[in-house]
Amino acid sequence: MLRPDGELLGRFNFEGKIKSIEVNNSGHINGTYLLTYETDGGRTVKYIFQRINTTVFTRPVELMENINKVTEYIRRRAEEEGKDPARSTLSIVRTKDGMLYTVDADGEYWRAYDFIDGCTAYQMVEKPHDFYNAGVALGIFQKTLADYPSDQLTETIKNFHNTPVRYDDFRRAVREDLSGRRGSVQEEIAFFDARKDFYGIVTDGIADGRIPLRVTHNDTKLNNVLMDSQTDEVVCLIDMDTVMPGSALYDFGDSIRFGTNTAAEDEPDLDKVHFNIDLYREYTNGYLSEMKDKLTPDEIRLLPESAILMTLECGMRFLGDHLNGDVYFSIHRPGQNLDRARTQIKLAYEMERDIDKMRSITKAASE
Ligand code: ADP
Ligand code: GN1
Ligand code: MG
Repeated sequence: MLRPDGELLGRFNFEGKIKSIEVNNSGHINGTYLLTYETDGGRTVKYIFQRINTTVFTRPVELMENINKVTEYIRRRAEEEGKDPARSTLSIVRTKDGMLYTVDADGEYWRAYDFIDGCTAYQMVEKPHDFYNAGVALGIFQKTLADYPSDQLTETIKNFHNTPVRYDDFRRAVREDLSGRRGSVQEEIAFFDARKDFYGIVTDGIADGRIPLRVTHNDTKLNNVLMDSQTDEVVCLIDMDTVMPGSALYDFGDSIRFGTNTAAEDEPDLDKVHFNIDLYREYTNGYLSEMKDKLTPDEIRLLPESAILMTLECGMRFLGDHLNGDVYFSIHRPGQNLDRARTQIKLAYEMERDIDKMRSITKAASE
């Protein structure tokens, strides 16, 4: 991974002198570093420093403008409500010439945030009630942004959660088979093909006006939620790269996809991977405690299906990337994208099995 050098760091408004640079490998897309600085007075100040993956985010300038607008808006609302603005959302650290990012000699885009201290971004749910709180956090996020004019945001990745388009991309990956791996994943390919009539459930609703476009996060997995390490209270959602107009169902479904898994997203031993319906209940209760009066009946009805949809979509993206030769999601070992795809298949399968229970839970939570 490219390492930031002193000249690059020197372009930003950081306080004090650099003490250490640590790599954070938890995300699949950007390069993330934790910077520790020390001021003349001996105070430690930490920052998150990131190289924006411009293969994925081809419009980094608009992306940073989106993040700036949305975080400023959330911070203002937090101030009005007497909440701590520094913990209400990400705070961009600008460059010394007032920019939201800088471009290095190789054309790489870099940006910085204040590090929100004393928090954990969990890779898995440890205590069920934390997942309830994560649901509340998404509800508050969507509610706060409900009045934000979504036409002020650029759709930085077109069709990000357009599942039929994702399926077309997946079929292209199968056809092209750039990695020569197709023969070994026939069963997995068949799993996604068998469900192709399902993929339009949200996009069809958006097209005919039943499902509204809202300002959504679009990448709500649990490790994009900061929790206070002492109190377990949710602090805020981070990783705002994909904040765009979208459906509330994308955010809900993606949270369920990641958080209800009893194992890691890339667990190779599928016997450990299960859909935990009790965690579905926790999240749904938390989310709907904030959003039940805001969502339309169609949105509420589709919440269980959205979990299956987002799981299938992510699964086919992982399998497509495995077939393309691992060009999109970072991998740290061979076969990791295939393992990721298989966990999603197992989860989707178990969600389908449990769909009636998910519907009853959702109905009860919405009354
Ligand atoms: P990616 O897009 O690659 O997932 P993220 O923006 O989610 O990158 O950052 C990766 C990890 O870095 C997060 O899961 C979290 O642990 C940590 N992190 C990112 N931003 C902050 C922040 N402002 N304060 C504290 N931790 C952060
Ligand atoms: C990526 O950036 P990160 O790791 O938070 C991906 C999401 C996937 C997720 C799967 C921009 O998220 O869409 O759901 O991996 N982000 C992008 O873990 O493609
Ligand atoms: Mg992330």
